Amino acid sequence: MTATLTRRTVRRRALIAAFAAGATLLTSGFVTGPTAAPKVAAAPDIPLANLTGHLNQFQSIATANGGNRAHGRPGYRASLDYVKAKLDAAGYTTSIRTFTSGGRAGYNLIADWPGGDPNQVIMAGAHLDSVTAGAGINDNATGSAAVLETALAVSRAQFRPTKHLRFAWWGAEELGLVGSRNYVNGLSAADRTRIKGYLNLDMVGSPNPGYFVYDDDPVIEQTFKGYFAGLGVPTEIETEGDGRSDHAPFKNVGIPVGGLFTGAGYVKSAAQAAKWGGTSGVAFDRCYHRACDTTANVSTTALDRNSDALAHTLWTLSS
Ligand code: DTR
Ligand code: CA
Ligand code: ZN
Ligand code: ZN
Repeated sequence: MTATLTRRTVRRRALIAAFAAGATLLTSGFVTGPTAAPKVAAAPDIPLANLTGHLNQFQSIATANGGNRAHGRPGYRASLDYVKAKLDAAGYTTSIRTFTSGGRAGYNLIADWPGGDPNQVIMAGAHLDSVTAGAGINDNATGSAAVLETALAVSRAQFRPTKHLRFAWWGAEELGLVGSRNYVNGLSAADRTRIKGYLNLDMVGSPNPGYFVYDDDPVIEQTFKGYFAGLGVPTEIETEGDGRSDHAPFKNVGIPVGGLFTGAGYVKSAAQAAKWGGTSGVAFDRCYHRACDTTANVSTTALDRNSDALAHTLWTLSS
């Protein structure tokens, strides 16, 4: 029987694990200060009901717009308008950045939470577009919903971190990281230096989930891993395709990055099924890039855990 861990216990264990990783605080791209110990940060729970509500909205948008939310199609802009409306109502400063890809207009949505040190920016992002084959609920409405709900939790808590918080939803990731590349290429050298970390969520609710953490910046990696350690959930290094999502353009210009992933077309091994449950010999997401990537193609447990891990890591790194 799995003991139900209280959030206080999970948080305490996560911070102990992160503190135990303190040695990396001084040796990574993400430095909180020469002798700074990680400050205690208490992120709120990200409500699963809110997350599934966003997934249902994205599913409805796809259904009403030709069955997808792909770049250059009406379903993508409708998805962006949905996210933007929630953020505007929550007090964010939002901007839509337009670009062109494949002869069609594409859009990134950037949302800044007012306050914090503008010279120390922590970003979290997810691509909002789907492939043309389907609604793209695991890939990547799950990541989009996790980032959206974490931003809304910041507003509900009226969180006032030391660092400045910025959230992003990228267009045209499926065409080759086009939106995130466009954003990073548009940054001045000074603006790039101001971004102290970028957290990426792309596919975080796979139906046969693994729990993978990007092995890029060690402090970001350890902070994510500390949260899962607090849950008693083992993690692995993400290996299904380094550089295959929107963190890559940030990493390529030297910005510390990290992220979470629950797996795509690779097959879950017997050893992985033994530690995570699920089905060995079957892909983490059998509907990857297919029409069956609908709201029926999501592990809500994985989505909830990864969303809570994002909130914990954002609170910790920005405090
Ligand atoms: N390229 C992503 C799916 C994907 C494949 N490998 C990874 C590794 C880390 C994050 C995402 C991915 C997509 O199809 O959107
Ligand atoms: Ca939660
Ligand atoms: Zn994809
Ligand atoms: Zn994706």
